[in-house]
Amino acid sequence: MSAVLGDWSWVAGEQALSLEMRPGRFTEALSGHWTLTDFGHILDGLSLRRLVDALSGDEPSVTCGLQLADGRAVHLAGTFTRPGEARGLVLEAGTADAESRDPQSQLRAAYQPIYNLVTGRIDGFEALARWDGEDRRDRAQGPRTDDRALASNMLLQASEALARWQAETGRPDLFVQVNLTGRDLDDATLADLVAALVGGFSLPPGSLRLELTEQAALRNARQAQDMAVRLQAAGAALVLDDFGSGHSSFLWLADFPAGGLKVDASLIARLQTPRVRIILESVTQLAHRLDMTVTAEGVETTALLPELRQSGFDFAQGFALGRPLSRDQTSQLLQAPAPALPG
Ligand code: G
Ligand code: MN
Repeated sequence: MSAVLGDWSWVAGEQALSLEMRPGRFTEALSGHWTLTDFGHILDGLSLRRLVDALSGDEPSVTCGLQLADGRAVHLAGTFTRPGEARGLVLEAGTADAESRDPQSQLRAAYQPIYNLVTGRIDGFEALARWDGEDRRDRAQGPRTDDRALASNMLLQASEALARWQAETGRPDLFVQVNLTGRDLDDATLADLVAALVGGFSLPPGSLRLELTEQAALRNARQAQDMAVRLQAAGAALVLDDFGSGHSSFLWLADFPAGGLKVDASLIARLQTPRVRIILESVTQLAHRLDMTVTAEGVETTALLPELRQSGFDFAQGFALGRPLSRDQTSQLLQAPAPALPG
């Protein structure tokens, strides 16, 4: 999973690019303090052009695939922490490199808005995996999907997008939620990647959130719990996904140190039946007593919004409120004057 090869920083005033590489294949070639001209000597020509563009500072985030003169490739991803100063991660090429031939390069994260039901504002997004504009769930899972690379790719894209939106809007409270599978939790390097992304993109702790289903965590409960603690230490927050469907045992709530709960769409669709209403009112109370926020998933009609508020929900997400959008469309949505919650 972990594609982190090292860290980089850039100071425009001094034209200084510093790379601190972890021990590995690229350590010798890349480590050190470089002028752009010197660094250009170890790159192919087009890569230097791309790097200069990426560091020119028009964009708050930096993401750039670099081909070395010896044929190898890496990816720089990061963000401007102030005008003229940027830092970030050196990653394995292909993790998010649109120009690479990696099948993952077809993968584009789409971001579905999550509305705060009290303020009516968008506070965050769920990152959803799309291939060529399709929703992953709409297509059969074929050999094209490498789940191991999927989570790190989604985490990278979502972190980069979040850093950009936070910078563009001046709202460090914006968050993004990325789905993890049970297999992702088996991967010991996941926490390392999360720490590197939170640090590399200067994300406020807890603004990168990981959605987990109980089913995923149940594969190996003990290990999943250890991983959850490590992910939180790495600066991520955890959200329990699809709550209310499947087993959803109270042990899951008791044992998992999550900051949020997402109530499954199948229950939300039945909010207007009295028994479901009582159940959901109790779930939000329970969650709040456990210091968790509660999100209603799959909200397909704005007619539900008043009742969601009355039932204690904090957030709502669904087609009635917003379809998944690209990173740039999301930037526009956030910059549009006061995108108001319908209903
Ligand atoms: O389980 P999870 O929360 O990760 O599910 C997210 C999925 O739900 C995505 O595939 C997304 O496209 C889909 N989705 C989002 N909003 C709605 C909605 O209002 N209705 C339906 N049916 N699906 C939705
Ligand atoms: Mn989810």
